[in-house]
Amino acid sequence: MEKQGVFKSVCPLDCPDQCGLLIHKVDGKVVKVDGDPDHPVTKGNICNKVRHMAERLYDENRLKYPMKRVGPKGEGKFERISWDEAITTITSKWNSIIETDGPESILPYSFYGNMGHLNAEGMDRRFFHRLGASQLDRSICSSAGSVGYRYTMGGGLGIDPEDTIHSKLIIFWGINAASTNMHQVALAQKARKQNGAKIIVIDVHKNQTGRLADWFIPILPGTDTALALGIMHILFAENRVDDSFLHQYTVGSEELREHVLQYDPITVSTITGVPVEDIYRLARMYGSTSPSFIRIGNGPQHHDNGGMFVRTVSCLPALTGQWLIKGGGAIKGNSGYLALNTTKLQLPRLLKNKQTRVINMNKIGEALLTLDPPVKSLYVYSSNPAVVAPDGNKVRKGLEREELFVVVHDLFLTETAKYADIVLPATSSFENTDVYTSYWHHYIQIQQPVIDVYGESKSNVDVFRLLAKGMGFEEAAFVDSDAEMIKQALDQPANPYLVGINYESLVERQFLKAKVKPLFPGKLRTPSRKIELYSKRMKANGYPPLPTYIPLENDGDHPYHFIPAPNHNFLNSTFSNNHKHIDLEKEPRLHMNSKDAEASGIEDGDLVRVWNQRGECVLKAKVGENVLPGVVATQGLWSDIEGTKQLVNNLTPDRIADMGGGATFFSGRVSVNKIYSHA
Ligand SMILES: Nc1nc2c(c(=O)[nH]1)N[C@H]1C(S)=C(S)[C@@H](COP(=O)(O)OP(=O)(O)OC[C@H]3O[C@@H](n4cnc5c(=O)[nH]c(N)nc54)[C@H](O)[C@@H]3O)O[C@H]1N2
Ligand SMILES: Nc1nc2c(c(=O)[nH]1)N[C@H]1C(S)=C(S)[C@@H](COP(=O)(O)OP(=O)(O)OC[C@H]3O[C@@H](n4cnc5c(=O)[nH]c(N)nc54)[C@H](O)[C@@H]3O)O[C@H]1N2
Ligand code: SF4
Ligand SMILES: [Mo]
Repeated sequence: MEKQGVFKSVCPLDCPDQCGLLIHKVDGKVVKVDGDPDHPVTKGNICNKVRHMAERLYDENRLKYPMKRVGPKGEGKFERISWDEAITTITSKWNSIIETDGPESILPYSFYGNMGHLNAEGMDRRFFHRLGASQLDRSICSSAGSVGYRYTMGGGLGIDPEDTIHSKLIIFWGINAASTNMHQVALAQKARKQNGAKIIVIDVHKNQTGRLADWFIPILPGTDTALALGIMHILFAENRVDDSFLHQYTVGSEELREHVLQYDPITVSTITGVPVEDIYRLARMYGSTSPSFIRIGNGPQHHDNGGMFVRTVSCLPALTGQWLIKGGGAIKGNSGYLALNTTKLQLPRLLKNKQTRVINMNKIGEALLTLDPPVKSLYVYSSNPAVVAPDGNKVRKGLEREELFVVVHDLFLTETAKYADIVLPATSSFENTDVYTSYWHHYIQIQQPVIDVYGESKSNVDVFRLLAKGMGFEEAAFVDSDAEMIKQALDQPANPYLVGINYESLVERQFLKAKVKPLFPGKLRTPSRKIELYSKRMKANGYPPLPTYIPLENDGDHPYHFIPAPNHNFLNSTFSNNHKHIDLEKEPRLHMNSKDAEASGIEDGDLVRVWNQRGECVLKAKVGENVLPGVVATQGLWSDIEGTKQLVNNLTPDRIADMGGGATFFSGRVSVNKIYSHA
């Protein structure tokens, strides 16, 4: 490998933008990470997090070799061992567990710490299928909303974000795009400059995205469905709907017209906290501006009623016929366009027992504590459940179980890794070969190693190859090369958008755009092949067939609704253990309305205890008008550093959302007390 130069790469993080990168190397080491100006969407601009990626790659705390635990679980005392010892320890333990309890007592736990398909959902899936381990339902992120969107639109298909420069009205609905989808903000700002587009942000927290809006609409948590229904009420009542689009491309518009009569602006205002005149103004702007675009965020779907919210809001563009207009429509997620061949990549046929149990990752704490037959071994990779999973105290109590054999594969000794019996060091994505698909733009990219492997670390793919060998698995699938796996994943005749994209062309070009056509005129993958304003399938599955507002569950008698969202300089818990990023972010704060603060004697800068029936944490109050009375919001999945009490997920419910087994991070309630004054 060349020691010097500038190399094309791709950002591996779980972020819709999936930027093209340029890695600058001197003496074999990364000295700078830049955006790739040739990338058609991300155009050389990248976020601050990844600009400082080199500091993470060479952080003094990065894991260099395998280790075994020598102190109590959670304390973090480990001793170096060899890879041979690590693999032998794991496989012999698993063999004995399988003999006494069966393979289902082993549970993999992973998410998308690295979005590369081979490492995130390739060789690992093959391995655990063959092993017959319990299956993990990976529902922590967007599954409620994905299911809701699918009921209406038939799949993860929206408009091409590159078209949104034509939009004249852009609604960021429950998305902190300035931090979480910065290139959509860049496109919106371009539209504002070129076409005088107006940017509306609907959120429970006036954060960096709300601050750049032409109009920020604060809303009470979990009530967005009612607002969308109120908009529909006005659109129908004032005859601002596109009857010809409704007739040709939707089912159920007449039922919907009748149904939304009950969501009059006064009723909706009472539910949402949005003033009646603002509901009219919003509906009239939406009904009279074209093209209009809604970027549907992840926030409002992390609620008890999150699936129904996405199902409902995704009906709006149909009412005004926006899908036929360039720059009109919506994006919830676009992963449907770049769907790879998962059958070939993951080989589900290797799983012999089709009745193998499935465990929802949002219930990991409860699963570890109560499942019968019990989970005897947990293998964690590309995720940090002790920090990111709901009801964190339960999760850590589960991880503490003495007879639970835990393996964690990561780049750092995360909060989760502290509970491991065996810790394995992971390569960064820049040391691997992999293929990446964005869930927002339409490009597919390849990653080839641009730096040498760090210490003794190994990629997920390589570790699963070793584990397969250690378990005596003889299938050829476990010795497939990275290139072979990419070819298998790309071999997907069922996906017409991938035509012409293959391994060789990716190696030559680095990124290629899927051959995506507008959704309309066209047929969807819903049962009726149309947009389902009325869904028979939902009815059959026990949901109201028409969009319906269902209030949040009762989460106990606490005065505040608690919104613990992501922050600007971390990516979920990634970077929460890197000094540079901690310095940039400074400290976790609790945003509180000044009326609430005054009533409880809290001043800006005071340390406060935030607590409920599940746990507590300690944060610094930020008093002002960024949230409505009755709401408190904090940002970032902080790790507990030297005794700080910053794990916000100690407070979040592990209830399951209405659809897709989704998480309900934002549906919890808390009490807040002053600990001591800042002065
Ligand atoms: N900088 C940064 N970027 C990231 C991430 C990160 O951690 N940091 N995480 C990545 C991942 S995995 C994901 S899934 C995406 C998520 O990115 P987004 O789609 O932006 O989702 P969230 O950040 O979860 O929440 C978005 C907004 O929803 C608001 N919200 C919460 N409840 C409600 C509600 O009931 N109604 C309304 N209208 N708003 C509500 C929150 O205040 C927040 O501003 O970002 C990705 N990008
Ligand atoms: N309170 C609250 N909780 C949330 C959310 C929220 O908004 N609020 N958001 C939720 C959402 S949307 C998501 S997606 C989840 C995300 O939760 P996670 O998927 O757990 O995401 P990260 O915290 O980024 O942890 C990823 C870990 O993978 C490691 N890693 C990176 N690359 C590799 C690799 O190649 N191999 C291995 N073995 N490890 C690797 C990183 O070092 C890091 O420790 O969090 C959820 N939790
Ligand atoms: S985290 Fe997102 S915005 Fe930042 S470099 Fe990666 S893809 Fe781009
Ligand atoms: Mo996510």
